[in-house]
Amino acid sequence: MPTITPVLGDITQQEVDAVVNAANNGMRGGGGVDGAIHRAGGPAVLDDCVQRFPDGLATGDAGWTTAGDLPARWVIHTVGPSFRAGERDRGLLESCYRRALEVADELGARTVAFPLISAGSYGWPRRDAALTAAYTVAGTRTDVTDVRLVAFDDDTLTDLRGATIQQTPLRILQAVRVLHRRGQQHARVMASIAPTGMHLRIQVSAQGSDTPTVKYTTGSETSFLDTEVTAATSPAEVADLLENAEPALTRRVSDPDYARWYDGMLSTVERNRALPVARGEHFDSRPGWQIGDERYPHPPEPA
Ligand code: AR6
Repeated sequence: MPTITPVLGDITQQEVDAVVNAANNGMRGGGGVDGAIHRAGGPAVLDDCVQRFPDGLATGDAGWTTAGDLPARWVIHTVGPSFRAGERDRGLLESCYRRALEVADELGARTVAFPLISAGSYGWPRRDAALTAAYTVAGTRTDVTDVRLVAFDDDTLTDLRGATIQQTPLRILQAVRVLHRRGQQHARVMASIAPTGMHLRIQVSAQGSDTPTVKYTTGSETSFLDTEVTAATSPAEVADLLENAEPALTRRVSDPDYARWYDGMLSTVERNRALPVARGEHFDSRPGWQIGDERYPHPPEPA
């Protein structure tokens, strides 16, 4: 899985193997990123578009051309859904990132820069576009090692950073699912908002043992157990870290009800692109954990 780095800049100036273009179905240029890429890349980009895409390109799909005069070697074109025109299926936006990475793999590109697809003329809400970018790239198997998410303004950069930082707690939550699959189903998670209201705390503990819990807070960003945990770290690696930090977690204990609950909870996190909160200062009294806009039932009591 690639490292994800949000940067402020112009997509046309990125020194990477491939830059991604936020194109349209016609594939003959346009405004925004598309206009900038055709201007800076020169006529070779359009010539190649005409040759390779005589019938244009479907929404959610991707394909490549030369990068002409750009520092990059290839342009990977993709067509995001137009939120403004009523195309609101997030699956199509996810598909743009996945397909673009697939094309990068076919080309052998290792470093790829993406703009925030659909978040300009196509009107996709910026924060959701940023979360979709980070979660989808982080969840895609690829040989690309470095993904740059290029923001053209400060607000976009803030959203991209926020979305990228979430990949650390997400990997920790996914590591607990790995422990459960290894048969260590007494590994339990608590997620709460810190009293300042600023940060989410995640605690992992071995149910039924009085050893201390392993703690993480989003305030420590990508640092967990003295290790850098990012989108590029696999859940299994984080599971190993947890086992080393807390030997009680290595015991094999069966608790299928909790494991099932946890699996559903984590799927909801992944689907909603939102970290779970079990309790916090200003929490309303409805039962369950808040995950984005959804309330997920409380975990079953220990057996
Ligand atoms: N470098 C990096 N990001 C940029 C740049 C740049 N040079 N220029 C704009 N952005 P958009 P879309 C940001 O409109 O929403 C075109 O006409 C911009 O601020 O380029 O997918 C195509 O032909 C925004 O955050 O793409 C299509 O018709 C993001 O890049 C349509 O627009 C995407 O904005 C595609 O719309």
